[in-house]
Amino acid sequence: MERIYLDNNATTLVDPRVKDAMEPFFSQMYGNPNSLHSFGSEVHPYMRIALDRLYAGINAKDSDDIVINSCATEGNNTVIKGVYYEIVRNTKKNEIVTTQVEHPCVIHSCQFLEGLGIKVIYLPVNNDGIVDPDLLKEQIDPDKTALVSIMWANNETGLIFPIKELATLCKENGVLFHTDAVQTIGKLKVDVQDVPVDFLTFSAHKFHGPKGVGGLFIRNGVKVPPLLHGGEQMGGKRAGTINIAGLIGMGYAMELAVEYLEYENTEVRRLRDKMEDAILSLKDTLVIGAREIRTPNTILASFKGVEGEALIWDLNQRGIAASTGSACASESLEPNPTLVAMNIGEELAHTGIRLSLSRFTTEKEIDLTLLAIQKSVERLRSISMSNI
Ligand code: 7TS
Repeated sequence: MERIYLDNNATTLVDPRVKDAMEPFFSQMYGNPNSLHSFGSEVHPYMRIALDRLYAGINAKDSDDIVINSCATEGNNTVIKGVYYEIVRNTKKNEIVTTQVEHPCVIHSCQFLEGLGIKVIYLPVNNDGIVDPDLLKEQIDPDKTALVSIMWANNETGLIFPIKELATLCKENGVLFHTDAVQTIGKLKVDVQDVPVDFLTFSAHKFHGPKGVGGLFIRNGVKVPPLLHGGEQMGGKRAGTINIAGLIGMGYAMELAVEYLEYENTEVRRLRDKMEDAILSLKDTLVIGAREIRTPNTILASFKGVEGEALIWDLNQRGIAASTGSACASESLEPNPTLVAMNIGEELAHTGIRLSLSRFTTEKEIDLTLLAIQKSVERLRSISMSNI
């Protein structure tokens, strides 16, 4: 059976060009860049090219840092725990402001700090599913807030938060601002000269790069201690032998992500909108969030009376991969926390399924998926009716 992959917010296909670019760093140029011999030194120019591509991709300055690490989870942990050691322990600031809809790596890091006595404010989202800057304004206190951490776009709904406004508000109040931009690279323009963030995290596997490698942007002058102590890699900012092949792949993937930004916002968006229109034309369906303020590849749809888990299972039997939300939380049968935070009601929170496209998604795949959704929904609704 031909399979169709519509779970690109969980992870993406490695672009074959990226895979090819990585290959020599496994089989030929496998030296440790910290070694003094030629096996080590020969990789330096390639590392430089990859780093330059990352800096260009988010428009960072040479004086800023992009720390290469293992994933966005590591980057987010580094910022949140690092701020605790750098600011909370050395100043009177002992509060963090974040949102109820962050990825678990942010929420759980904040909960860990709560256990150490720090106060964390979890902002709700409004009825549109986004964070209201006025609410942030009410909650930040220049004397107490050590950090504000708000994602750029939500992984489950695709809703884009007003990051420039939120970051500017923090800057005006002298408060550090971090954004998790994992779902943004390759979907929206990310320009750290335009948006005054202090920290920004990204992860290669969300934009057709490999798994196990990510980046943390730290603006020039902002201090944060490393999460991992050890060797002097990354100028002492992240110890551990660097994943060279991963870095090479991530650099190239970033360059391609920027190149395909236009395609993502025209062709991928067109396919997404086509699918969304067709879903909405079915009886008793709903899509969460206005499409204009969503990343161009994401739909979180609800089919009344159809359990999200059951629909995912039925679609999987038909070769279609979708998700009920974050794969990181999918082992629990609790209602989707993002949907609960959006206050849309228990039933909707249980019926959401996420369909996320990529630049590799084809029109034929969308057409086949629509047929499958129709059949699955009909079947599941008929079963639930016969149980009444
Ligand atoms: N932040 C966001 C916004 C994410 O969507 C994810 C992964 C992460 C952080 C973690 O990234 P990693 O590099 O550490 O893996 N999100 C999802 C998802 O939505 N479904 O599966 C994984």
